[in-house]
Amino acid sequence: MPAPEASPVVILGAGGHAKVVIEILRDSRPDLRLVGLLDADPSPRSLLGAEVIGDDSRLPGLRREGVAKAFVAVGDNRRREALGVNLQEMGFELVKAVSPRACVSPSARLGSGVAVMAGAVVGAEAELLDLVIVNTGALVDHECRLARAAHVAPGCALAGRVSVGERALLGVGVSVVPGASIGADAVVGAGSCVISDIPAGVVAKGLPARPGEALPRGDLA
Ligand code: JB2
Repeated sequence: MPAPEASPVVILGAGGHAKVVIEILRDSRPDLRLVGLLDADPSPRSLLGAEVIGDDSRLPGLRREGVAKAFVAVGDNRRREALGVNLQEMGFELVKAVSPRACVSPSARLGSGVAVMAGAVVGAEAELLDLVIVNTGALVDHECRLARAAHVAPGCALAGRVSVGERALLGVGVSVVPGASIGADAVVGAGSCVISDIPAGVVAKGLPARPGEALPRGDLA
């Protein structure tokens, strides 16, 4: 149960990612009280006992009513980034959702609106910038740097000093050797093994991962 003085928080998104985030916040943030979910589909419904209360047009009103904290639970990297930036411009603080069943080094640095799921490990002096997702059971070792709105999917294994660019997506079970760099907006296919740098904006896949064609920008919108 939230403490009586808990701060109200609103979640954007009401899909699968939101379900995970709702449970993490309930488990780990007694300082927060969830006022509801806003979704592109505003039809009233319940998600794990949390209510969809409208779409993003409700945000200015909620802010005026004293809701000052928010979390963007939308998996699409570009959309999550855009929504997060908009919320910050409106004066919302983006809270973190870190599972109590994750293992996060005390020397790791986590930005605003970051999600770290159950079973994830984040090593010494790793840096997760705003709106990053480290998904279920992913390993992000020492001194990795994950740029804004990057997503490391379930079961990935990033060795030390890996760099992941803004909005890059590493699919389920991707492995990355120490020190490799993955460019902004790159997508690495599920199960791939990255043994050399991946340029920005490409899809790379395979063992070892090889870059294919550059993605048209719209593909990631
Ligand atoms: O601009 C928006 C917006 N755009 C899409 N504002 C708000 N408030 N909501 C938006 N949405 C909503 O995000 C959609 O209407 C939909 O309800 C939700 C996305 O749900 P979906 O289940 O399709 O995806 P997800 O983002 O919850 O989960 C994805 O990413 C996760 C990280 C999936 O790929 C999951 O498998 C993955 N674990």
